Amino acid sequence: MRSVPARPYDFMLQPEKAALLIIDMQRDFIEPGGFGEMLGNEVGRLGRTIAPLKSLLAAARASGMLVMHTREGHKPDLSDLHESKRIRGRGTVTIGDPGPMGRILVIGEPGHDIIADLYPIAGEPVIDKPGKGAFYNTELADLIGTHGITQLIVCGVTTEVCVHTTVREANDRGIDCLVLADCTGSYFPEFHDVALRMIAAQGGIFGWVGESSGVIAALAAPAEPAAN
Ligand code: C5J
Repeated sequence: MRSVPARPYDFMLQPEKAALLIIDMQRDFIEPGGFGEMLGNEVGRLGRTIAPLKSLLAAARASGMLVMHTREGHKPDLSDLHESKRIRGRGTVTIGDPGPMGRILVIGEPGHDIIADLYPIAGEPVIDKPGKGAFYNTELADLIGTHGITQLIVCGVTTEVCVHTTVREANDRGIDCLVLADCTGSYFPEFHDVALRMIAAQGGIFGWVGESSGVIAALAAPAEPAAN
């Protein structure tokens, strides 16, 4: 048990029961010249998460913690894409169409892949998710059960969409989530701030909010005895 400074109160990290879950750090969302930028978003607002995430990922790997990555996307035949999601944006381009880095949000296309700085290594599960939440229509619940995970350190993009949906799904499954402010990001800074406030409000209604430095320090610190 190691305490991590967090809102609304310190998070008691149990590294052997915790996993790092990195949500959708995909080229099309993050990189200049990708689909996110093509839609007019300021992708630099997500890029600030990369450096702290790199340090956190290195610390998690060094500690032996389970690391899992997700990617939002669909099968090439789009059989897992609801029509409502496909047409929702009423844009000139949508999921499955050619984009700047291949077919948009299609598995196997360059833009769908995870950025090089955070690329998964052998043994780290990569969960392809067709929805916003990482539990919907994926193997995540099974993985968590198999590994005996009861805590998730949640990072990635975007704070108010896929990160928030996943945290809510995890919360309803009895899993404690620590969301890291410096390792999550949104194209809309005000949404990021409010999304994090929503998580920690009302005594931590969806979980805790901390910083990567707190987790890195806790992973390096000796374990504290559990309170009786
Ligand atoms: C994610 C999105 N990953 N904003 N997707 O949040 O559509």
